[in-house]
Amino acid sequence: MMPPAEDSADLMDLDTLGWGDWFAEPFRPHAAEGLQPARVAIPHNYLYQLYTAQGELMAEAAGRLRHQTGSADGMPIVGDWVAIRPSETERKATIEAILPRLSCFSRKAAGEPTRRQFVAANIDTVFLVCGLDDDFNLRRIERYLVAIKDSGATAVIVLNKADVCPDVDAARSATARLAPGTPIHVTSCLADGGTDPLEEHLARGKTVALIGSSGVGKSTIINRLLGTDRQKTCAVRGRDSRGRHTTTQRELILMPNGGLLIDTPGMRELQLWDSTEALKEAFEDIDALAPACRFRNCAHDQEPGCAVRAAVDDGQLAASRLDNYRRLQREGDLLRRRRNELARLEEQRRVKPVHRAMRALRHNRLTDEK
Ligand SMILES: Nc1nc2c(ncn2[C@@H]2O[C@H](COP(=O)(O)OP(=O)(O)OP(=O)(O)O)[C@@H](O)[C@H]2O)c(=O)[nH]1
Ligand SMILES: [Mg+2]
Ligand SMILES: [Zn+2]
Repeated sequence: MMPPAEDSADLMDLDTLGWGDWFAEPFRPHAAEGLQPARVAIPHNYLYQLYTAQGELMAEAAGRLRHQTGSADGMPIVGDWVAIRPSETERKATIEAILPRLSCFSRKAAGEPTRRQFVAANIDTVFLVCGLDDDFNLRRIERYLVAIKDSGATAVIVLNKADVCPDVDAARSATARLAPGTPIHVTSCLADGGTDPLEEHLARGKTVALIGSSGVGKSTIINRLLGTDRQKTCAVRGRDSRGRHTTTQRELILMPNGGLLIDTPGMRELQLWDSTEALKEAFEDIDALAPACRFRNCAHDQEPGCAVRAAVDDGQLAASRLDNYRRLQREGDLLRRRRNELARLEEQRRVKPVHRAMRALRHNRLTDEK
């Protein structure tokens, strides 16, 4: 048995950490082997800081796990539930397996068309944080919403820095047009009670990930919700309100009164991974119009009888929204083509040695017969 945590105030129960029925079933075989469940709080390069029912613990990934996956993408990420084998003698453990993820926010790795990067797992809600300063960008919000739909988590839009925005109502209604049905909160970390509206989404055992560009105030919001200056923050550039990439690691934070928050480093640019279905959901308005187009595979471009373009002409649909939809769709098509091409090359590489061996075999047989 693992030695107890030094501080008994460290004790955490699994439900508070976000455990639930979804994980219990796949964990059963691991339990039979004497493993224990734990949640990844901070993934470092080879070491993982974990939350367990016995408190915090450092762990290494089992070599087998590393070999099985062959790449960093198969390794535990923040928010993962893992099966650990605690050391008999020390307060450390080995991660033997990753449990299936209930939800996962991912994106295409920057500059690598065929690599999916997993950002955070088992999140109930994503706070998509945007700054109401010079960095405010509706097209970026649309893009994030597609990725959040794809993750399986629920989106909540947080328009932060209300104190520097001359027309909050205009920003709010422009945002609402992009995201019918998505809750939108306007917050300010400088005002008294300025982040109170977010508290309705926090609950014991529920995980909220804060995602958005650098400098929008993700870490500041976390500090406000915690009531302490736990997370490091830094002023944005004066010129364009861009952030300075202050947060450098993903981290799951357990709030004193229950509830879990994930701080993430600001993303330079969010590139979508697999977006076909998520794109439809995020652009419900366009998807609802499409069946009225004359052609079933209408790209809403130059095709005659296009109901979506007609809606733009009528002023029912913003032209910029259709533009962004088509841009994201093209991006997805391109990515899919590149992935298929890579898969084809991979298949060739795999098959070639077999062909060579068969040719050699045939050759030998011919020479044998002589
Ligand atoms: N005026 C104003 N400034 C804010 C507000 N919230 C955060 N800030 C400031 O914005 C700057 C960036 O905040 P951070 O919390 O570091 O931003 P972040 O999103 O965590 O950035 P990264 O860690 O780089 O991704 C800091 O100087 C904060 O004080 C707000 O509501 N109003
Ligand atoms: Mg930060
Ligand atoms: Zn059309």
